[in-house]
Amino acid sequence: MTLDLFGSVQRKVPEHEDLLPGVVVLRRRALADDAALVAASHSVTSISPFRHMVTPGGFTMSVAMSNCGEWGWVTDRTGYRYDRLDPQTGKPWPPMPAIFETLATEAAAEAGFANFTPDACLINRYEPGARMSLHQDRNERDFSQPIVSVSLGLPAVFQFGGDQRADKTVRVPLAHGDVIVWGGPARLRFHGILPLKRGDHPLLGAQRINLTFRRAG
Ligand code: MD3
Ligand code: FE
Repeated sequence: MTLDLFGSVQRKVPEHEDLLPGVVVLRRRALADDAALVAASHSVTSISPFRHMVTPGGFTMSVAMSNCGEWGWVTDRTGYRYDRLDPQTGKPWPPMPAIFETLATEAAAEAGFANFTPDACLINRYEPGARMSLHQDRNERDFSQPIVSVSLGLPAVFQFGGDQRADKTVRVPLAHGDVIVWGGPARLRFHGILPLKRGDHPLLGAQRINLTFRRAG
């Protein structure tokens, strides 16, 4: 804390915050690169387009998804898994753009995870009304590796629960440019996204894009 010329208290806006055990929020960390990240995301989805996948229970997801990197997360009637091939194109997922990998590795290092090398990036697209119900991410091989998420476009409300689905949840607002590193005790917590509110973002219009970086294989 410092006193300025007029004697008023100035608190530093935290740019690195331990929100909850294992959760490091790097607010607006991706802002300077936002247009380049959106352009790179477009280059991926021009090859492997966004699609609404079906859950093992037979529900079509409201979130549209694509992937890049060595592994892509997919779901269909047979289950959830990582696959090297895009089932829609029959080809490997597009390579991870350098600007994605650099951001994910740097953010993980800033949160205390040295040498994070993601081999999978799931790209989620939310339009107004789209949501992701409470779930755990457990298709990855090594839960000691963190997950890095990057929010772009319209704001969303993230729900963060406990180790059991019924545990109480806290709500965390996620804004354009926010980067969050989820590791350690947070890694297997239940989480989800509340239905996206409508809006018009200068860069992305009526959408939210979330990049989720993982070490899958
Ligand atoms: C906390 N995506 O793709 S990102 C997902 O905004 C997913 O699209 C949400 O949950 C989204 O699986 C949330 C933040 C996130 C991602 C993975 C986590 C938080 C996490 C894994 C464990 C704990
Ligand atoms: Fe998740």
